[in-house]
This record gives sequence, C-alpha cells and structure tokens, in this order.
Amino acid sequence: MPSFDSHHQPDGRLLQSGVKFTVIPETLQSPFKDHFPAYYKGLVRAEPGGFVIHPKFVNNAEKIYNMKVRSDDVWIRTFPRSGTTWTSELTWLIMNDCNFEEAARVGQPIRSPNLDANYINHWDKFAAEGSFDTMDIITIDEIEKMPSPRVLKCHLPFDLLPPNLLDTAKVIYVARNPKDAIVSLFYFHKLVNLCTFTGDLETFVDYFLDNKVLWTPYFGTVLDAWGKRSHPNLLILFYEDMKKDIRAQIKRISTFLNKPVTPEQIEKLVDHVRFDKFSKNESVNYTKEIKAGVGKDDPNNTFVRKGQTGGWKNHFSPEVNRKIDEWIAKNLEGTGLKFVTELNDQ
Ligand code: PPS
Repeated sequence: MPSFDSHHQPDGRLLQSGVKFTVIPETLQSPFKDHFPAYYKGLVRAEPGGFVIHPKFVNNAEKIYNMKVRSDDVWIRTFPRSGTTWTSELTWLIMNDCNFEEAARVGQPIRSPNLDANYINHWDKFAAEGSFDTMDIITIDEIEKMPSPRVLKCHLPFDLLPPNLLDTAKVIYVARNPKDAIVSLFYFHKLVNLCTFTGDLETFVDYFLDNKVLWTPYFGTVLDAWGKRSHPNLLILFYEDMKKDIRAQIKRISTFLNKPVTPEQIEKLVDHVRFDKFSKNESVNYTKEIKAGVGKDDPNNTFVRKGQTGGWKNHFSPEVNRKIDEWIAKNLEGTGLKFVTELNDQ
C-alpha cells in the first residue's frame, strides 16, 4: 500500500525548478472554508504561474517534476472537464492497435493513469475503511514502472511537469470552452468528495474567476499550450471539434501519433466513445470509484454527465454570463484563440 504523509507541510515549499508553493490565506478562512469544507488545510498556489492545487500535491511535486519521460509516451493535458477521459480512451486505443477487449478488461484509471490521482483520492481515509483495495489508484512510482507505450494524463501546467516533456514525448492538449468547463467543474465539485462545494453556481463562478478553485487559473494552462501550438510534439484538440466531427479528430490523433487506423477501426472507435455508450462504460465512467467513496452516488450527477456543448445557457443568468464574457474577452485579447460556445448539430 502506498504511504501517505498526513503531516505534509506545503507552505513555503520550494521545488528544484524554483516553483514555490504557498497556502492561499483566504482558503483557510470563512466564507471559503464553509463553501469548500473538504479543503481543511486550504489550497496552495504555485508561483510563478499562479496554479492552484491541493496541498497533498506538494508531496509529489518533486517526484512528478523528475519523472523520466519516454520518447514513446503520450501525455494528455487538459483543464479539468474538457474531454480528458474521452481523449485518453481514443488515444489509448489508437496506441494499442484498437484492443477493445483490453480496454474493457482494464479500467482507464489503470491503463491511462492520471498523475493527479495521487492527491484526488483520500488514500488515508480509504485505507482506514479497508476499501483501498477496491480502488484503481496508481502511484507515480508505479507509473514509472509501466510498460511502454504509456498514455498518461494530468491537469498540471508545463512548469510542474518534467522540463524535457515536450521535446521528448508527444503531448495532446484538449481545450473546452470555459463556459461549459465551468458548469461541468461545478457539477464535479458536487460529485467528488475531494472538492465538495456547498454553494450555488453563481458563487462558484466568482471563486473560479478569482482563481480560487482547484486547477485554476483556467487561462494559465490553456494559453500556455496555445502559445506552443506550433511545436511538432504538441497537438491541440478542442472538445467542440470532437463533438462536431469525431472522425476528423480521430484521424488527427492517429496522424499525430504515427499510428494508422483503418476505416473500419475508425467506425469502431466512433461507436466506442458514443456518449450514451461511453457514459455506461464502467471502464471509464468511475462508477466503481464513486461507489467506493470517492463521490456521491447520484444518478443525476455522474462523472460522464451530459456531454453537450452550450449547456451553460441553461445555467448562467444574463449577469453571470456577461461577467464571464468580459473575463474571456480580456484573457483572449491578442492571442488569436477563439472558443466555440454553441453548436447546432451535436
Ligand atoms: S476530468 O474530471 O477532468 O477527467 O473530466 P474530463 O474527462 O476532462 O471531462 C468530463 C466532461 O467530458 C464529457 N464527456 C464526453 N462528452 C462527449 N462525448 C464523450 N464520449 C464524453 N466523455 C466524457 C463529460 O460528460 C463531462 O462533461 P459534462 O459537460 O459535465 O457532461
């Protein structure tokens, strides 16, 4: 069983890279601690960069920064709720000659582990309850020993990852328009016990725009990846493009990875990730983990939830929407990046 350091002291911890982690003072006070009761030690900010992360991450930060990147690795990076699971599944299958049997037999958290899982899951709690063995948790040490080719994923910015990552391995960054990502992340906070948000969506939006939500700032990682878009080892995908034409995006992934897929395999991949089917696929939908205590077992709020573009329109008041529009416009100014926030055919 992996050891868990419950006496971690993240405050003021300095990485070899020069990144420093400091507890955000407001996250230890009301109203934040009432809205996010699970963060009993607050949230931590990494500087430079401003990335907001769970204090438990700090225990693993150096280990992740020093991971040995392999030239046949594929690293999937996203802002959370942007299509990580969907893209990981396609990528893993393309890298593994469309071995659908293996994809069904072995859960995605094992086949394509999330580096963030080391702090997402309350290991100490599960170990105490004896439910640890039911969980598909994979440690950084285990990831280091995985056979090649590895398909890894995370929500971390480049400066918390091995510095040679992009020059050594293939990286896929998946972006989703921030309005749908915010709504999806709000529901994730209602689902997953690590996060637990007690307030309403409007309050969540305020924390989000103020960069006080786990994994924010949204534009930090998105614009960092966008700025590197001409790097030959980086492929940027958009959730909305995947919704519009998944076949075209499968072909892009396959070309980028130098892993050809036949027209028949493409059709099988399309069918495999069809939303209604994917949401019921226990190898990817985290129902096992949620039932084991990672989240709340709620048929109306599942990990693979709605899978739509434009769902934000049913959630934001005109005033909240205006605030988000201004925030988007300010952050995208001069970047050349534009988001699709609505789709007719999906
Ligand atoms: S996480 O928690 O960061 O790993 O989440 P992530 O996988 O990045 O994103 C979850 C959202 O992606 C939707 N999803 C899909 N949409 C369309 N087709 C497929 N196959 C698919 N699989 C996952 C999922 O429903 C989440 O979005 P919302 O808007 O909440 O439904």
